[in-house]
Amino acid sequence: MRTSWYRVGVSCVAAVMLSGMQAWAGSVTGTIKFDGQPPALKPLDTTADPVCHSKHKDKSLPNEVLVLGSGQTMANVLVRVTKGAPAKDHPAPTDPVILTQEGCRYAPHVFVIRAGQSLKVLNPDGILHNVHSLPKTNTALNKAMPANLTEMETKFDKVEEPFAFKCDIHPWMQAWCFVTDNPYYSITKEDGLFNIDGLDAGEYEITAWHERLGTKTETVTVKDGEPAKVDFAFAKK
Ligand SMILES: [Cu+2]
Repeated sequence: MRTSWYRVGVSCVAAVMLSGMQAWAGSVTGTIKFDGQPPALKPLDTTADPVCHSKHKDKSLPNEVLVLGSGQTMANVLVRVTKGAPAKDHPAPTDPVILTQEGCRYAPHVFVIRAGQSLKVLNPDGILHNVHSLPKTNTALNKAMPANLTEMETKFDKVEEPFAFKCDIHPWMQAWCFVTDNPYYSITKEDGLFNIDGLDAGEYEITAWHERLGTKTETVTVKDGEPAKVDFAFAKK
């Protein structure tokens, strides 16, 4: 009788510890901002393709090389753990990442895919695109998508720093792809906020990357039960 109570007691303590450990899982959060006077970016000239040109409001496609929110917060910044990531296996999700070509524009503009995960490229435009990725480590994709080919799938097997996608038919089209083997990343929207969670207590190197403005790196310490905070500011080079 005494033994079984002891066992129950130990189990309860273990359960409380386990649930507590999950609650303690740490995170890194922050905001990305642009410092200084932002450049005046002209809309992209899409007149070379009347179908695409007609699809945009006011027949104008914004240049997405720098996308700011109110207070000059920055979208399309990739923030990730570059040192200290937990050494665990993270199987790639079975769902594909979707890259859409609509109105001769890639969406999303910056995306992350896990090594080995499927990338589904869509062509709702119903016109000819040529999907051309420019990796250094992975095998490049360079494939025409004629009007009647509405989707195709590919993948990248190796972890690689961000590389561009372009279309050889419409030179203004560009997207950026980062291939990773873990979930410790975040891509900002116009509010500039990022959040990387699932981290144990410890020290991490965090790197923010922007396609034109380069990278910024900070070291942060994640403590049990409280998110670490780090903000980044980019300026014109
Ligand atoms: Cu195209």
